[in-house]
Amino acid sequence: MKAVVLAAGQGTRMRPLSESIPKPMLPVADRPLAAHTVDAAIDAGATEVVLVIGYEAETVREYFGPEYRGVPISYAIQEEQAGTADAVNAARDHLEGPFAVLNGDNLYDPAAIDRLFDACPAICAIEVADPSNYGVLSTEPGRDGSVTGIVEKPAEPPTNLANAGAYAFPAEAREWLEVPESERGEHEITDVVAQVIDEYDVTPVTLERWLDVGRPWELLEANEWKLADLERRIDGDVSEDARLEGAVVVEEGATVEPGVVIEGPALIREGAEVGPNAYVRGATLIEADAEVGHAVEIKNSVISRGTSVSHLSYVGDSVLGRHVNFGAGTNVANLRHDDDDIRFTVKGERVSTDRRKFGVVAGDGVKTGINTSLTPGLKLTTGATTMPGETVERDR
Ligand code: TTP
Repeated sequence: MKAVVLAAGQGTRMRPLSESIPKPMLPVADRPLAAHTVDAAIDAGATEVVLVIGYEAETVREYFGPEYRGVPISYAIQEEQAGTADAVNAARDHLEGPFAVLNGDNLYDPAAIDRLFDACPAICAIEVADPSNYGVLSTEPGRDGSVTGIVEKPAEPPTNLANAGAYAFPAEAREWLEVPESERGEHEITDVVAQVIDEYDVTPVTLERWLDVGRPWELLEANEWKLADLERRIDGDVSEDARLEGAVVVEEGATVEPGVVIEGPALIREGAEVGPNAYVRGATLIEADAEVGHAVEIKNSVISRGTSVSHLSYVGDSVLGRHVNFGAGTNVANLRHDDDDIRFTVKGERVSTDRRKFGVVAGDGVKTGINTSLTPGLKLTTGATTMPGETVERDR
């Protein structure tokens, strides 16, 4: 079966991280977010993957190329992000036979994609405690009843099965991709699903685990998930005076200097330098060519390519973009005194992250002056700077 992977979105809720890198290409453990989806499709037996690209399309194309893991990759351009059905419709000329559609910004448990392909026509669902914020499936009575409909954000959810954005469609669905605009002004795939449900028995395939990566803290959660799957491997240059505990991966070309303690899961990528005397813990990703220097503690964070946190700093539960430079003594607060959940601004609105601990999100090229203090849930936009000794309490 061919798999269509949607990767054309602008990722507006992921800003500033998605300003230079399209969201599907943001790092999750050892590969971009969308590569986890493409891998799941290939592991499930996809014969070809059609990537729908648009925003920052070349970055996606460069990574996957014409063939990836021995499977042909083709590309469909979606000129304008007019909705998920419109995105699949952009791939229409590539389709024949039954086909799967997966979101390039969702993490699925890979075994479930296998089951999805086998059960075609089928739709992935996840059991959630409060379904009222999701598209919710209604099903025929009985444990394995087929899907009878999807309702968006219902006040009275018919089941607790949330739509997990992964579908296996019969060949005929290719003719049903042109759906009218929804109330949101988008051409939505759920309207295609509605037609499939009318004509076919659609099996719900329940996922054990699923994550929709839309906002910066969900990128942290994605890394928490996928870093935990890593197996210990030390290929880099590690000092005898460093202590590496648990699932730590140090790639070839990375350096870990004396006095460093790393508690896994952690991934130190090629060309990164850690230490001397640094402490890395939690699920932490230190990307290629990043530098974590003397007396720096990094906890549960993503430190992107080429970023330096060189002296006397604490960074917890944070995402630092590319080529960020934290001046000596820059410290991140990741916990409120009142223990309340940390809030973060998404598209101009303050929303709860549902996390007690969350630090900062710094866009590419942010530079902080020495002894900068950064408060929880802070967003520093691409290229923002701070003065020496500043306490930053408002996004900039
Ligand atoms: P969304 O998460 O709804 O959109 P987005 O990724 O652009 O993010 P944001 O809302 O923060 O701006 O999209 C779900 C998936 O579908 C995602 O993988 C992107 C993809 N998509 C397209 O490929 N084309 C589209 O027109 C839309 C709306 C989404």
